[in-house]
Amino acid sequence: LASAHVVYATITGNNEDVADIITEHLEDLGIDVSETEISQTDPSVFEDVDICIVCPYTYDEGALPEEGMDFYEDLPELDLNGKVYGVAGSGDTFYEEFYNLAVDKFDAAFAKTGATKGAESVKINLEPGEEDIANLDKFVEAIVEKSK
Ligand code: FMN
Repeated sequence: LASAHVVYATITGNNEDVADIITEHLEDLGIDVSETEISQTDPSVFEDVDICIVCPYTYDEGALPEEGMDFYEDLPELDLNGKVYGVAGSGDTFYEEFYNLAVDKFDAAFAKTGATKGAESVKINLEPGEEDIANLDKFVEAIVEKSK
């Protein structure tokens, strides 16, 4: 049985919703999955699973979640060779060139771990709608396929 861990950062709940959608779809596909909030999580949890996913919000013109800085700084130090990763996040298109930049920053941090990128990152504007849910489901399916 393949396993996954999903980590989210949230202030107003949108990225917890994104993480919940991903977690549910992983469960539907028969993956053994756990989900935690970033400030309560050490990135070494990813060493014990096959699939590693982060769902961050972006703040203050492209900034990472403040409560996730320790996690973000420790992540690229890990050796996640042989594992598959994905990043999906909710931001706000109002911030234009800073839109969902935390998603790109986590993608770059994961790339340093040696893990394989399982799907293109998903960027969501505010609450996930129907189209976003469909995109997240495809994202999850691509990641699971890559992990086989
Ligand atoms: N979204 C972005 O995409 N880029 C930003 O630079 C950005 N800066 C923000 C700054 C402030 C002060 C606030 C309140 C929001 C900002 N946002 C930005 C929007 C949030 O990322 C967006 O509302 C997101 O859905 C919040 O996720 P959460 O509900 O999980 O907390």
